Amino acid sequence: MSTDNKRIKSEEAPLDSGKRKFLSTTAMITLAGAGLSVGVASCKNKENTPAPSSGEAPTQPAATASAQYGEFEVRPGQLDDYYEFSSGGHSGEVRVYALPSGRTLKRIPVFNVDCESGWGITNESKAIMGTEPDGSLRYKTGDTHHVHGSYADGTYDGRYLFVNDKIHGRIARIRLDYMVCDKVTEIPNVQGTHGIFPDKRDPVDSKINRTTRVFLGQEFHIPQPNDGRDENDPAKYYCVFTCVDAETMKPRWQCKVDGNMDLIATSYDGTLAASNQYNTENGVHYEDMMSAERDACVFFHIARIEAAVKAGKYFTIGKSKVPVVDGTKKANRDPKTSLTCYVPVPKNPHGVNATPDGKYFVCAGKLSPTATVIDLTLIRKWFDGGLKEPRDTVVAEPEIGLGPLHTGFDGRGNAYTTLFLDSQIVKWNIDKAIAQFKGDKTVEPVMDRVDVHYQPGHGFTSMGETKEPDGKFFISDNKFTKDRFLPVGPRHPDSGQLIDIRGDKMRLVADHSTHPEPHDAIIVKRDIIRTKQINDLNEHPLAVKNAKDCRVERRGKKVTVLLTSQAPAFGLREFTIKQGDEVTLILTNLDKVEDLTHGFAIPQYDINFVVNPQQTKSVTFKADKPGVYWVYCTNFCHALHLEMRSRMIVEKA
Ligand code: K7E
Ligand code: CUA
Ligand code: CA
Repeated sequence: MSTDNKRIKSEEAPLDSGKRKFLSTTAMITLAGAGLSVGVASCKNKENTPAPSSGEAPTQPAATASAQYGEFEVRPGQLDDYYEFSSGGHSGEVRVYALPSGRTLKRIPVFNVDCESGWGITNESKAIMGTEPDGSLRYKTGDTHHVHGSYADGTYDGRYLFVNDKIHGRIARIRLDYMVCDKVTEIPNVQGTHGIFPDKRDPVDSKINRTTRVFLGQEFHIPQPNDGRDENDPAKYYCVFTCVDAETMKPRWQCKVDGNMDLIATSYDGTLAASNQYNTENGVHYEDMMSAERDACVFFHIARIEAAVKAGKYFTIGKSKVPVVDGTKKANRDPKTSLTCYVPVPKNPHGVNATPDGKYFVCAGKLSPTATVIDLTLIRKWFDGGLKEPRDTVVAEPEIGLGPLHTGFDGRGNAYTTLFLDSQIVKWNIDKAIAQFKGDKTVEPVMDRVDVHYQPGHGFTSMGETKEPDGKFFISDNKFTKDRFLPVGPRHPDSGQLIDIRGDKMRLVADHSTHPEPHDAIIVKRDIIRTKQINDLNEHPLAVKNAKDCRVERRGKKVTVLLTSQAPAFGLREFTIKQGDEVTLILTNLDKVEDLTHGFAIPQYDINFVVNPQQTKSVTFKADKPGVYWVYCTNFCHALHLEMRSRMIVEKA
């Protein structure tokens, strides 16, 4: 780790927009601080935005607002046009919103424990999340950042979502027919699994035109293997890029890289994946990580990596059996056989996004006021030996504003980038940026700017990560909201601001509050998503298919309670077990009516879950407290919902 590389420059960065140049380390630290305090506390950089003092309710007249923005109103009883699938940050969940209304439809628990559904409480969910030998959950926390859908023919096929857990280095899959998580995989040899992206077709078999792999970037350097050795030997620290099989969700291979990784993008032809790298310095402290003027965007040649794995040219790390190929520069001197290509990009870049025409990847500069456009044809040319320097693949690098993070596209050749420090979305034209880069001084790539409130992180367009973006909406997911909503104490809500991007000028049309903290999301046309409204009774091998089958089975101290629910009653009015029993309770909801969900809670036993129509779930607990327990339905299901109870009697041993 290059701790000797702490260069501090003394010049101040110019703040006026005409002279925004690369920012020095000192200036960036000052500016990052100033950007926050200006944006959050006093809003000084927004001449056209009044700044009510913190804690005051906003005073815009509602009638004016609805007249102006009425065309996006979704009236009572009307349905929205889009689903938005959003990460929930450190809540560990995924959220489903409807657009343009911003209605919250669902929270999908993934890495978190959720007693609304019983996720992390039932045996079925615990088995997916992962347990310790004693049956307890291995982890109760998660940090979701990037949600992406599975692809077929370059667009979403509506089968799956994939989402990362940055804390514990995991990836999860959500099946979209039920909108529930069905797989969680802990990846070996990683820490800080940040960016993920599915491939869009197979890089090897051209007939497979759908997602078969998901790629993950590792953000934090760790000693490999990370088992207590080499903590103070920087040379032993490195990061790996991971490929997971989209069906089995097992890791297929890993690739050792120079530097770290952040977010991931994949090409529409399946051959390339890339990750922006902000810590090519291998720094330990932030000043080390921002010491170089340029970092990189590393490209992976998927077919070559898989050929190397096939040919046995790999090693393994510690106890892990996952094959690891060497993608470092040292091991890849000849482009014609290289597994990786490191394209220099200024400075601590954040976000890499693929243009819908399949031609370019765009890296946002974060600490540089630029976006870097990389031409994939030139990347392929470099891999074929036809280009000298990786940097020659850069075809544009427009100056767009301060703190660029993420970019969405409208399918008309325009890019929309979030500017964290400027609290703006900037619209810029890719062809114009390329012309400018070629030397045409008469073109200005920046087309428009709009203020957002405040400090946007991710931004994305409707269908913008498919080959069929519709160019209608952009969502700005903002990290700070201060005066935009009724105050709720020190912790403010975050927000997603809806921007109409159909015209030349962007138009901010709605503020949607969100629970902290949304990062990446996708906006999917509603007709792509087809959900099932009733579970399949036969899906669970232990389903109790008839109310007459309800009973208590005993094998020594192991007791199974088989139970059904059908409004307004459970299949047993009471059941008796003994203190010290290990009880497994299996509950099948026999109701077939859509939306007729029952709940099941046992006081003092800390059990609470729901069963949807025709669904079966189970819980296992130790009957350690003698007494009478009214187990009851928690979910309002019937006029006699409150009466829907059963009596669990635990006899004293
Ligand atoms: Cu995608 Cu938020 Cu994880 Cu940028 S990161 S903001
Ligand atoms: Cu069943 Cu309420
Ligand atoms: Ca850096």
